[in-house]
Amino acid sequence: MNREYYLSVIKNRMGERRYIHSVNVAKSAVLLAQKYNEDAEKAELAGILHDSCKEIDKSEMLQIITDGGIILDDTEKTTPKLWHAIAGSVYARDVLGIDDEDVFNAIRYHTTGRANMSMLEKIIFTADFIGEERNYNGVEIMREKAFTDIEDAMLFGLQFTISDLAKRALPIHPNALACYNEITMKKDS
Ligand code: DGI
Ligand code: FE
Ligand code: FE
Repeated sequence: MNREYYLSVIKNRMGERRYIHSVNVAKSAVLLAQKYNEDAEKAELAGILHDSCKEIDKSEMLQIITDGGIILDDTEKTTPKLWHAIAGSVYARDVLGIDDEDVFNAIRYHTTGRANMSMLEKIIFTADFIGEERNYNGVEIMREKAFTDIEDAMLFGLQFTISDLAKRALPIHPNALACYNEITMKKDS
């Protein structure tokens, strides 16, 4: 993987804070890949690129999504916060020419999660919550869970995101609920 090249690509597309976040997510993704026997290079690449479209104009995000042949569902249409993940996956595939469906999906579903995620998808979803610069209440618990039981870490993250969205009366994407339900129904209680 041409790390320096992809780092320079994202550096030109975002501010310093977001760049540091991306580098940290990539670092966490490598560590998680080592822990869970996933391809560390793919994890690093997906981590570097996961927010590549976070700071471009909304109209540009929509253009990339349309060019990629992706049709937004109703929740996505009304929730611009979800666009950067979809645009980022198309950007990696169609602009950077990264021909890897798992990397595509890891970027695409990093914000909401979904049911039946691959290990790489789980790693990027989780790495997003535990980068060095993150300092929300509970980040230490999240970091510990990430390296002991990745699904438990995802559940912890989803509980936080879903309750926060519900409190603010924002739409919850069906993929986030499907991810949450899948994990809760697997747990014995
Ligand atoms: O891009 P990051 O800031 O690193 O993190 P992210 O890709 O997880 O984006 C987080 C934002 O997306 C946060 O403001 C909450 C929002 N979000 C995540 N899932 C949903 C959502 N917003 C809505 N309305 N519905 C969701 O299901
Ligand atoms: Fe993101
Ligand atoms: Fe992120």
